[in-house]
Amino acid sequence: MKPATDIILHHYPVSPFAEKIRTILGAKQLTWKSVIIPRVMPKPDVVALTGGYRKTPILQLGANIICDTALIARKLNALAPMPDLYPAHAAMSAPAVAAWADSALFNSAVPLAFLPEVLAQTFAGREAEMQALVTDRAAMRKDSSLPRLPVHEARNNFMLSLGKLEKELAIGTTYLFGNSPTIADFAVYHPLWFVATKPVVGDLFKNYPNVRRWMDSIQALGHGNSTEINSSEAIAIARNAEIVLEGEGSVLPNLQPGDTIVVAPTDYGMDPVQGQLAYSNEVEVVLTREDERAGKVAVHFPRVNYSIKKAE
Ligand SMILES: N[C@@H](CCC(=O)N[C@@H](CS)C(=O)NCC(=O)O)C(=O)O
Repeated sequence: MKPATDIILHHYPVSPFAEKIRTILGAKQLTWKSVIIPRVMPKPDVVALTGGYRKTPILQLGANIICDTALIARKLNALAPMPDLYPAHAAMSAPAVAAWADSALFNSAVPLAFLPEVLAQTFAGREAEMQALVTDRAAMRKDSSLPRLPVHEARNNFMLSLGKLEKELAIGTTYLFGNSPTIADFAVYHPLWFVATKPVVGDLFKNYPNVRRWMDSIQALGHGNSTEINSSEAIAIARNAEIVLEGEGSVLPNLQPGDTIVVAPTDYGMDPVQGQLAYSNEVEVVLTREDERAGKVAVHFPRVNYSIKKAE
């Protein structure tokens, strides 16, 4: 299936949140363009599009830039409705499990994937790169409301979750909420994939055959069909495209379209983005901004986990 606007994903291969979106692109058998971005700051070509947001991945649809996988997944579901990631029988449960997985489960996976012995093996011969990653991530978590867990707590939480998942999957459906994958599958999958693909800690999955079978079925969905373009090409695409807004007006109290606002994540990597409020509804806020290289772009954020304020 090919939507009217090219789907462009800005990401890098080892990013778990990007893997969440790549597997959704696979489940929906979408054709997309891939832009490989740096894993650490500075990211000038990402920031040209977002205005400051630095997390991975971002989705570009022409001059519309979608931040955060919670919103990216909803946009992809609207572009390609099948399989439906938000089916009625799990309308509340699937996004609720996904929100837990993206925060608590992911937070218990990170310290395991960053264990010194894992990093040493992963980055053998590339110690400067390793140091740059460790320094970058420490800076990103500074003043975070979701600080890095001590390793023993992370391991305990992670193994408890694996045990519960093993039990639930033993019942025999292919996916968590039946025989078609929902947002919950992709969100629970990515923190597990992050650990399972690493040396040393990959062994933690040894005694969880149902979890492994379920992970194999998600992996088998693939990543869709992608072709690589570079970030300058992506910026030129934004510059030559028109912003598309899905609606008009704003439901945010005390804020009118046209007001200058600042939007920032509230958990970590809290870099603010400033622009003019263009549109908001119950799930997203959209601002427009003018960039020297990308031209006029609309940047979309989910409302959950973001602060939205009038600029001072
Ligand atoms: N809430 C965000 C979290 C994204 C996130 O934390 N991504 C990690 C990579 S998997 C990240 O941005 N790390 C820093 C970076 O890539 O610069 C989302 O769902 O997209």
